[in-house]
Amino acid sequence: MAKKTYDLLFKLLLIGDSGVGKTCILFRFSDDAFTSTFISTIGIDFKIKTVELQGKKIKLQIWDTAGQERFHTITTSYYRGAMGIMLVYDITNEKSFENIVKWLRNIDEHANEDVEKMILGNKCDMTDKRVVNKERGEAIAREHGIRFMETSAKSNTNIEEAFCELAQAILDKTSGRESAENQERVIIDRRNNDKAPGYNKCCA
Ligand SMILES: Nc1nc2c(ncn2[C@@H]2O[C@H](COP(=O)(O)OP(=O)(O)OP(=O)(O)O)[C@@H](O)[C@H]2O)c(=O)[nH]1
Ligand SMILES: [Mg+2]
Repeated sequence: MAKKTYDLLFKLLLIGDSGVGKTCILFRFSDDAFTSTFISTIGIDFKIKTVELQGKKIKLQIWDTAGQERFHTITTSYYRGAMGIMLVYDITNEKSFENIVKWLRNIDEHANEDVEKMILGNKCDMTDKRVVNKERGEAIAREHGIRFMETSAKSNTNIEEAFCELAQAILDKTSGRESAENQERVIIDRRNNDKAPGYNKCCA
């Protein structure tokens, strides 16, 4: 019999203004590479990466949307299927931070109500060009009850951590649902898969 290559499939979506680094974040995560040439995404693209969390192989299908307004109709049509959304701004670009509220409204209008969200302040390697301090990022995330991290696709800071944290949140929720549906099975799962400290290092 053919071996199953994954246990769960999670669909994630990257959104945010054009130029904030969505494609670079995904490229760093999937291929561990970075390029400084800006090739703006046309419409939508995706990459696959499998990670391991709490002994489960999780296939992440990550959709990378174009930030440009002219692609709004096509990109918002992908919100509905997403289980997790990364909302990215650029710490060197005030406007991209102010637009977070606009992107959150898009999520409210087009995504599933129970979608897991995370805000990323990207390009944190560019210390001398920073205009949005970390506290402002933390504050807006707290205000909306959303997870937050500063990242750099260039210096590979918090990229894997961000995807693992989002995937872990979805996994926790999925396990919660199972518990409502099948108490017995979850008791067995817990016995075998107690969450280890530093579990997000399991990302491979
Ligand atoms: N210094 C630095 N530059 C970055 C980082 N991430 C992305 N960039 C640069 O920012 C520019 C835009 O990156 P992209 O990933 O293409 O931006 P995007 O958000 O996908 O843009 P759209 O596809 O138009 O929505 C490129 O020139 C990247 O090299 C980062 O972490 N640090
Ligand atoms: Mg892009």
